[in-house]
Amino acid sequence: MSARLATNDLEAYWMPFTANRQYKKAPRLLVSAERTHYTTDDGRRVLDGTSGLWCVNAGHCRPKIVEAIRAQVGELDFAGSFQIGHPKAFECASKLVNIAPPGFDHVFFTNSGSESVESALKMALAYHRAKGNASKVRLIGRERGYHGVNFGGMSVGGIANNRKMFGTLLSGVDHIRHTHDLARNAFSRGEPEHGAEFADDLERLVALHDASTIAAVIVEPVACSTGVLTPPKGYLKRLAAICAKHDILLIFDEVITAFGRLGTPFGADYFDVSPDLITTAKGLTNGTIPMGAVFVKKEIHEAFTNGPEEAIDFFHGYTYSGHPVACAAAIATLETYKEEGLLTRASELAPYWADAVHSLKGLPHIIDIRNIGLIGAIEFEPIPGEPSKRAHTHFVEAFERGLLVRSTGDIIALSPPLIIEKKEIDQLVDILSGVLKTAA
Ligand code: PXG
Repeated sequence: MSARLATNDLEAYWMPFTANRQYKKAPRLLVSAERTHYTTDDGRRVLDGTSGLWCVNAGHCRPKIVEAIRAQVGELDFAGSFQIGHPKAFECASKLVNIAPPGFDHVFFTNSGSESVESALKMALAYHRAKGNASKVRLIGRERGYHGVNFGGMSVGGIANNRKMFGTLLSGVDHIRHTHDLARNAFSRGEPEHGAEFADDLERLVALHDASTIAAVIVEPVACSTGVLTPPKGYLKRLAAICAKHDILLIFDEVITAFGRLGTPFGADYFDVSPDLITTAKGLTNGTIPMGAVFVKKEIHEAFTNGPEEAIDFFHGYTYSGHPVACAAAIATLETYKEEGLLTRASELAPYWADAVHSLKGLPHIIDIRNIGLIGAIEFEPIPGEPSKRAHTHFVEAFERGLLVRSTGDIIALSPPLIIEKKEIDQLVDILSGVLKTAA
């Protein structure tokens, strides 16, 4: 049993993306977890409506994964990956390639989603240069996109609060418009009907900068961090066609959508679109050990292997790229996904899930509900002059009542573990509706 900590014990830890002073006055502490539930320091069970932070896809503390990590750290705790290797990294990469969309036959390891994004952006630049197109240097993101917090990802990202404090960011970056269109698409189930034409905004940037200067476009198939913006029907296909026409690489940032979240192994499978690079992390190890991976198509990889055999292909990598413990965790995670059919389970649950989240329609201040795969979002009318407050208040109240949700702006996002049962979905919606009904 853990005792409640005194407030002043919390001071040293500067928590990320947190209102630290507010949090430390009334801390929420999680001390253990199993399958779909956390346990708090005061012994309450909390239903995990967010898979941790969109990462614990197979549920918490799954024995096979825990055991693999324990065994690996006792056998080979660390081995580098620069000009040396260890078997699990090769095994892990091969297994990942086997579940990847067609054409992705190489994997580059990182330690987070942010690092996967930096790696993919650098690959895109280096690819064009290796192909003799050294003028293709611009990177295009999308408004409201989230691609992590490092300089490349922050620059192509499109969330003002994540950018405005940090200077001029990378040069040569531009953004296409976001796809959120409540006037036409509020309360859509799955992909909204209207807005495929938003992809044509890329043509505007091509007209402005010229395709000869543009290396890559990076988008999340579903923009989750910003509040779950589902892509309009046909939008991603249209974006891919414009990229192909102009020899612009398309990077899908699948840090959230990979590993079954939409009911297919990858978002690229779900939308039947074939990007050039895919960034992943989170569900790769079921959130247990930090790890990311960039999936690379054969044609891209080949551009790096034209030099002399003794030349290093790509001057990039991290001390912990392909860390043995992370690889062991990822292999065991993939086995768990396979044994339990989790990479496609969300497709079976999706209709039930859609009915459940849309049943909240009509509760106070809700201006939109949206869903896709095993993701849901509820958007609220902001309190005038106090943006974000409404959703944050709901998040705190839901936690008190035994449900963990995520709030971002005036939106509540939901993404439960892929092992969730229907009765737990009912429970999730019951708790949430209780919270929303009592809302001022
Ligand atoms: N790309 C995407 C699409 C992401 O969602 C990252 C990159 C960065 O990953 P790392 O591992 O560096 O954090 C992410 C991360 C939220 C939330 O509540 C989302 C993320 C992280 C933390 C919270 O929406 N996404």
